[in-house]
Order: sequence, then C-alpha cells, then structure tokens
Amino acid sequence: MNEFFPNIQQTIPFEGPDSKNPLAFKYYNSQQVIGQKTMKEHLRFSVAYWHTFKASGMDPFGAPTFVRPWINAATPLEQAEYTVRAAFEFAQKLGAPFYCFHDRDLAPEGDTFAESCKNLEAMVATAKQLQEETGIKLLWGTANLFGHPRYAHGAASNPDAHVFAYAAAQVKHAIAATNELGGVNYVFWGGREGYETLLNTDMKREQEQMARFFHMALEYARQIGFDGQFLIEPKPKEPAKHQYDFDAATVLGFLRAYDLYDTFKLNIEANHATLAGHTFEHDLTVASIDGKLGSIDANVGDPLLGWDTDQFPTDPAMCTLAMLVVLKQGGIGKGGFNFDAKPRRGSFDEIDLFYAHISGMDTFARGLLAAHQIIEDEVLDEFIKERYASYTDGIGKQIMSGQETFESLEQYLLQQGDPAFKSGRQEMLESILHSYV
Ligand code: XUL
Ligand code: CO
Repeated sequence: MNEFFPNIQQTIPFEGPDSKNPLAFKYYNSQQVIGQKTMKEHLRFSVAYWHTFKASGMDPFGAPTFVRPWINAATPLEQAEYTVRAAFEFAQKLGAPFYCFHDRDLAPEGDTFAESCKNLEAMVATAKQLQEETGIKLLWGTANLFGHPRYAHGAASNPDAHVFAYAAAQVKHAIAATNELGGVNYVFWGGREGYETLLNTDMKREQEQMARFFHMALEYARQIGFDGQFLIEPKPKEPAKHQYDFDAATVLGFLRAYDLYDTFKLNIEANHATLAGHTFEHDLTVASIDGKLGSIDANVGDPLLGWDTDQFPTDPAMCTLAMLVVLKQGGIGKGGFNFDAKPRRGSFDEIDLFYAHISGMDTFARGLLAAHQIIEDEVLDEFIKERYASYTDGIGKQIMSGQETFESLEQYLLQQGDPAFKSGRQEMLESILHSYV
C-alpha cells in the first residue's frame, strides 16, 4: 500500500529518546514490555476516521485548507473508496492497531435512507477486506446523529417521534456494520441530545426517550449476537448549550436511573472533561472507581479557548496522571486510546497527520512509562495510604463499620480534644510526579 502517502515508505520506526527524526517514535516502542504487557497491548491506539481522513480544515471564517488527494473523485462513493484505502495505508504505516468511524464517515449519505444503507454496506465490505489484508481492527463504530438537518433538535431526544424512528433505523445499521467488522465496542456520543432553551423543552421526557433508545439498541445488539462493549461518551456542551451526557458523574446517574447501569461503560474524552470544568484525570477517576472506564478519546483542549479544539496531546504530565488511573484499574480492557484529534487548520499537509499522531503516541508512551514506575515505587500509594491510616483501625474503623454514632463521637471528642492539623503536601507530591515524567 503506497498510494496516498508516497513519501512515507515503511512503518514509522522506533529510534529512542535521542532521535531527532520527526518521523520516528522516541518513546512508543510497540513491543517493549511494561509490567505484564507490551506498549501496543497497553495503549491500543486508534485513528479517528472523521478527523484524520474527513476533516477539511474549514472553520467559521474560512474555506477548507486540507486538500487531500483522496477527495479527488468523480462520485461520493468513489471518494469513499479512496478514503478507506488512504485510512488503511495511514494506519498501517503509523503502526496503529485500530481505527474508529461514524457510519457517515465511511460511506456517504444517499438521497434516501435505503440508498444510505446500500452505501454503508458496500463500504463495510471494502473495509472488511482491508482489515483482513492489514490486520488493522475496528476499535469502535458509531452513528452520526448530528450532522444532517433532520437532527437539529436531537435524535433520540427529538420532540418528533418520526425523527426518533429515523435515528433508530440508522443506529440499527451502524451496529450491524460494527458487528460485521468485528468492532470491539460501540459508542454513543450525545451529538445533539441536549437543548437550547427550556421554553420549548420537556427535559424529563427527552431523557426518557434517550433511555428507551439505549434499551432498544441493546435489544437489537443482543438479537444479532453483537458482543462488543457499549459505551457512552460524556460531553457538557457544544453543539447544544446543555448536553444531557454532561460528564462521567451525570452519565453514571442516568444509567442508574434508567436500568442501564450493568450494560454500559464510558468513553472518556480529555477535551470533554475540561469543557465540563474537570481535569481529564478527574473524569477518568469518576468512571474508574465505579468500574466503568471503558475507553478513552485521547486529545486535549486549549486552555485559552472554551470549545472542543480536539488537539493532539503533548503534555506528558497529563498523560501520566491518565495512565495512573488506567494502570490502577488493570488496563483499558476492550477499549483503547482513540485520537479524537486533528492538526490545526494551518497544518494542512498529509505529513502533518503523521507528525501529529507520532507526537500523541509518544506522549502517551511517556505517560505509561512514568505511571508504571510511580506505581512500582509505591511513592504516591504509600502517601495516600498513610493519609487515611486513621480509618484502618481505632475510631476510624469503628466509624466506617457502623459502630459509632453522633453521640459517641461527641464523647470521643470531649475525651481526645481537638484534632491535629496535617499538611496535604501537594507541592511535594507535584515535585515527585514531575521527577518521573
Ligand atoms: C465530539 C466527539 C465525537 C465522538 C464520536 O466532540 O468527541 O467525535 O467521539 O461521535
Ligand atoms: Co470523542
């Protein structure tokens, strides 16, 4: 395969931290064993079809800047054929084991629903063949329920049941396509499931509609024997002012309320966490302590901008904190690290796609290496263990086992006097963290 990236001759090599070659990995050494697994097995990197192969660089102020060779085609289907070939050539040369898509990334929307389904089926057949030829696998599939004007007021949360029906039929085919391609997961990102004003919105009803939709999706998946993991990807705003899947905590509450808790996990995206006013590691932790961290959309926002800039991660400290959460839960499981990220509008050459992914993969590899060593050395665990030691025996243990009351604790306080003040040592711990990064 050497059609769309002729200047990249072979697989991107690992050359180590001293290399100055921007087309080589400095830290991501796919076969290097860290703990029990190779880096490749730990990180399960994935390329996002919509950004890497479909993004045009268009913004509200100007025209497309990414003029890719694979968009130069006579018909939309021919363009889709070129694009899928470009996608597999790219992933193979990069050494990424997975990719992810929306149905409408892979195949163009037709004039009718039936035609859209036919397009998707044809492209799934081509993708399946390319998967077999290259060994590259589908990390997850999803449906685009936000691009077309019919979804202006939502998909499952739409006030018009006819639109709900359209979305259901579309997702039926997207799940079938994911199943046909052996997809390991299926993702729901809320898209336009949210609202702009309560003046025209019945919030409770819209959430009930979404829950019904998820139950129907699960039912269909079971019926066709799809055994992939179902994931919801939280995001607080954009496109809608209020999105129902605000953050990890909100989604977990929703899943509990609507009897979906046992069947869904979360796909946590860094830039979505920060838009919600959290750090990436905060939302990862909220999901992980419930056993619900299923996969990761690896990107980062810009601290000076308040929207979803979807940039490639370049901060090894952020990635170390993320990898600490992942390693402590025993790995990302069936999920992976999907680069839901795009180069800036001015980085319009095809080679920029390689630079961007190499940099992102190296940054997460650094995070993995540092987090593994921090855990091995038990530096943070020891400190945290000691910080809560008063709960492991004595009065703390009695409190937590239900043996104390407000009255008995008042007696305890009167006997013991006031507690001593203890420093949280934040700056010392930050300095330890950075000594590993
Ligand atoms: C949007 C976003 C989506 C999902 C898939 O912000 O992150 O691309 O990852 O629908
Ligand atoms: Co995403």
